[in-house]
Amino acid sequence: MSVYSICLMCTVRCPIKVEIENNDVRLIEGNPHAPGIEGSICPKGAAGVALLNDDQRLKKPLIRTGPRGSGQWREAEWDEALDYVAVSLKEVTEKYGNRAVAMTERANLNSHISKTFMKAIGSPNYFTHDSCCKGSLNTAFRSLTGYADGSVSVDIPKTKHIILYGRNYFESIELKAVKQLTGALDSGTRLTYIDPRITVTAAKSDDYLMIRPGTDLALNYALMHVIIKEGLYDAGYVDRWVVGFDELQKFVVPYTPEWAEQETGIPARQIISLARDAAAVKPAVIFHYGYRSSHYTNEVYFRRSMIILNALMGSIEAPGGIVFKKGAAEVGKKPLNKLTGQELPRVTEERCDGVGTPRFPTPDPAHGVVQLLPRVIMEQDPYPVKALLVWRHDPVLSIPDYQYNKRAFSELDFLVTIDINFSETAWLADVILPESIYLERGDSIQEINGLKPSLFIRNAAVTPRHDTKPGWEIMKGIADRMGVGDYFPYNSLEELWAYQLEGTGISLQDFEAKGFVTLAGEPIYWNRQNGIKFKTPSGKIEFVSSLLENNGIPSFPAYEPVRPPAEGSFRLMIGRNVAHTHVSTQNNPLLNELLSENALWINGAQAEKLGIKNGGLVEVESTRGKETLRALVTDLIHPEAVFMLHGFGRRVPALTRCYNKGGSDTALQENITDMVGGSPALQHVHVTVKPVVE
Ligand SMILES: Nc1nc2c(c(=O)[nH]1)N[C@H]1C(S)=C(S)[C@@H](COP(=O)(O)OP(=O)(O)OC[C@H]3O[C@@H](n4cnc5c(=O)[nH]c(N)nc54)[C@H](O)[C@@H]3O)O[C@H]1N2
Ligand SMILES: Nc1nc2c(c(=O)[nH]1)N[C@H]1C(S)=C(S)[C@@H](COP(=O)(O)OP(=O)(O)OC[C@H]3O[C@@H](n4cnc5c(=O)[nH]c(N)nc54)[C@H](O)[C@@H]3O)O[C@H]1N2
Ligand code: SF4
Ligand SMILES: [Mo]
Repeated sequence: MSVYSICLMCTVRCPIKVEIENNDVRLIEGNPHAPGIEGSICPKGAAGVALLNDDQRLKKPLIRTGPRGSGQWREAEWDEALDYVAVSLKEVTEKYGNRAVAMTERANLNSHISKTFMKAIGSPNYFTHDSCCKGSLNTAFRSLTGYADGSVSVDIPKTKHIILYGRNYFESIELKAVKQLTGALDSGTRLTYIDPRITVTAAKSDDYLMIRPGTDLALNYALMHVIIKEGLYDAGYVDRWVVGFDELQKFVVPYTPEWAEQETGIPARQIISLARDAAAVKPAVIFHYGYRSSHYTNEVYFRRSMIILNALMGSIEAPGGIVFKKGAAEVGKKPLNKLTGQELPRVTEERCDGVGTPRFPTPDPAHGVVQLLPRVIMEQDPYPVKALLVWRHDPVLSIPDYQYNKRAFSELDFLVTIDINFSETAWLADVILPESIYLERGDSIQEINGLKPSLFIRNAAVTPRHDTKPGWEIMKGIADRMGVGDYFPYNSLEELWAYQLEGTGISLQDFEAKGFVTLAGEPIYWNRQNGIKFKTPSGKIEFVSSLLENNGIPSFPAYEPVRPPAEGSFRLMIGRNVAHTHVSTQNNPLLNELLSENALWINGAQAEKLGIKNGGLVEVESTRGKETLRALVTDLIHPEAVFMLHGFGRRVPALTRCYNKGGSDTALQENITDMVGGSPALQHVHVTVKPVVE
């Protein structure tokens, strides 16, 4: 028998088909009917079976019995655990007010439930992981188009030239995009890849530029300089859809390719030819705005520069360019109902991170800036936050500066996590509520907006192996006990689905044949003459941005280099790899076998100077900590930087397969934020490296 569902080994959520026999999973493959997937699965997706059978995952509610982080727990029944959570949260609200309870989660299909919960209990402090992933990109898009980055996508199949700045598609994958890009490359699409490190994506590119780390903004200003000086832009489009072109034109005059060559290390002639090559195929060209966009303190301006380059090419809302995602309403259909659509209590208090207030006006209040939370907790500034509910997120490890985070979270009166594993955050918690894994549960129906909007459904493939529950049920259990259960009008998954589908004209049966429902037959592009619905005050792309300028923030501040590493130190770059998801999979039995520890990439000449041997142990030190891992000596990395994969060097002893394997980037990073965009500058930190005598 097979069940259509949605993968959750990472957050990309590919449609899958699960083969089951006697309530056991035989095989997980991509949903063969899903456009762009056609049966494919990535290594992590296939390793879902190993997660299901992992004996080190959470199996029953746990209540802490020893000091935080001691690993002393007792098992509890659900009723006791949920009662304890509700009573403890109420204690905090009674003592410190509703705003003293915060919640953070990895944005997911059930986020409408979490947001409703926070409104129902009257706290403004709902956070997602978003700022740590792509907060500055979100702000950049809103500043230019009025839309968050989640409302845009790239039209890879139709593009003629795609330029990637460290968007390492072939290792940090989204399955559908990887397949689309592979297909496009096979049919002649040009790929330019820019990264201080030669990645798998670099190896597949037509042109690779080894840029000096942190200088992409200089490159982009020079590209704009050439494009404007040589008249390579789409004048009709710019005239129709852009405000602030004259200001840009004046601004980029000093940023010549020769100037950028000094800054970036990329020869001026290559910069000029990139500008010309891209313009030659406009508007079917993509200057890809990136995915993880939390690198440096000027991140928002770098992300804006990429979007501006697309606007100059006329490629925003062009086939083969950047396109706006279309939803059910675009095709005259009713979108799914969300719990947040109800009449909910209005929360008027300011957020504890200051987002949405004059203190921090530009990041997206829908997500908050979660990396500010540890300091808020520690310093009780602007007010005490004393309880934290964490769902499907590991903030201790996903916010820079591990030691500080641990200390801050230990200050909380009450910490509860809903997870499937012992995360570093769970390890400090008062209560751990174990969620059934995605193969054991259904979730809220997924609305996928895009050129062809559609709905996908996660069905349970097997029954839960242990005493776990789906998160939507856990949240309702807490809400009921806090007296706000009426905002959650469901008692079962079927009732939740019925609530979502009511009035849409779509029924559960419609999902049966293929696991999804398509809402549009043909891709929807808006009319480029008069139909692009920019949501800025001017209705156009605002190079000079009202979001920024109205808050006293310049749209075009003079270029300032990011702080270069001092002699003898390196910039610490980070990234992902095809075998693992962030901090989730390092202990997965199969994936751990595939890659059990990370290594420190270091340039050959630098390694020689320091007496570092390939495969030898090295100590990496920053202002925040020291980590020991093996060196990978290679000329595939710029001499100014070293690189490590995120998510290793784990400290939870219960995860025996990944415990203490490799080094932790989080423990080395400084918690510094791009105060316009909202992302942490994860690569601001500099490190020294020395060999360890073995
Ligand atoms: N230092 C540092 N910080 C980073 C990054 C970095 O490279 N370095 N990368 C940033 C980026 S791009 C992102 S997107 C974020 C990601 O940050 P996180 O969202 O924290 O990371 P994940 O590994 O996706 O998942 C976090 C937790 O979700 C749990 N989980 C997985 N599946 C389920 C489930 O079905 N139910 C429940 N309840 N829990 C589940 C996992 O066990 C894990 O503990 O981190 C950001 N922060
Ligand atoms: N396998 C796998 N795939 C994933 C994920 C996962 O955890 N595992 N997570 C998903 C998520 S949430 C995200 S956010 C995306 C992230 O996808 P990407 O945005 O592609 O991010 P990273 O893996 O962080 O890769 C960052 C690359 O940027 C390069 N880089 C570092 N500094 C600079 C610089 O100054 N300039 C330039 N041009 N490049 C630089 C690094 O060398 C690295 O190769 O991946 C998604 N896909
Ligand atoms: S990219 Fe891989 S792990 Fe992520 S959802 Fe798709 S199949 Fe699952
Ligand atoms: Mo991310």
